[in-house]
Amino acid sequence: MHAAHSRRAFSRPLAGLTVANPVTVFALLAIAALYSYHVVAIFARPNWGYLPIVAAPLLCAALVATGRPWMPLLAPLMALFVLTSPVRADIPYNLARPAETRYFVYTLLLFAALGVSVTLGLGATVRQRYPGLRARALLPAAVVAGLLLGAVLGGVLRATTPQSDASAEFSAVELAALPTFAMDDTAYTPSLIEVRADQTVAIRFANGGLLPHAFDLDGTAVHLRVPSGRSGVALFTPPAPGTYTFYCSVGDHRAAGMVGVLKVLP
Ligand SMILES: [Cu+2]
Repeated sequence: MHAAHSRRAFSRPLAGLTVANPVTVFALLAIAALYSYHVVAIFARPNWGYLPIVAAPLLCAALVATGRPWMPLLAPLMALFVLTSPVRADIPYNLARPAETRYFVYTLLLFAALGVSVTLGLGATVRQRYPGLRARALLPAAVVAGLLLGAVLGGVLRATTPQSDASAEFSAVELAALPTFAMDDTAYTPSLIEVRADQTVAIRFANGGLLPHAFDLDGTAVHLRVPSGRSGVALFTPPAPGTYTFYCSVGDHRAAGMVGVLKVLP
């Protein structure tokens, strides 16, 4: 009696290890691998800001792999964490540039992994509650639903994040000739832009920091987001003569002093 009880207690976590769990673990490992790739290939230098976003999916994968009840819910929570962290600022930028294949494919794979983490994590949790479900038969449907969800999430993020980069309207030579402002963690250099009211403004912003940054100018349609190590072009007609504040809308950068002044001369 006592032996049977301890055997049941011992095997209980493993009994919760359904066929959906290994796929959920795989999706979480894929998120960690993609962000590791991002750090190595894009930053090519240590970026500790990405440590939680690499470590968290690894930890979640380990916990889901234990097969303990409710642990698969960590997978959709992980996806939520990624989608609400400041690094999401890179996503619309990359999705808008299919020609930059490396970043574009990386972002597509990231959304595939995020979507599958959500549906499989939820699916594994339901399966743990209702062991009678035929998980093996439902697995392909859950994976396909995850890929679709990833596509929808990517589309929604792309559509709801304003991005007004005009780089595509300039040749490489023209881009190099544009006035270039530096974005760092967390300031613009220079932080004063002087323009004439009757002239269209084209400014290139080069992000040399480790964080994503933005150039936002209220009252205009200018909302430029620039990932670390990349650049973008703000192209706009100046507002009426006067003095305006521009700022970075990523995270708390504006409060941290990432602001500048736009002077529009008559
Ligand atoms: Cu910023």
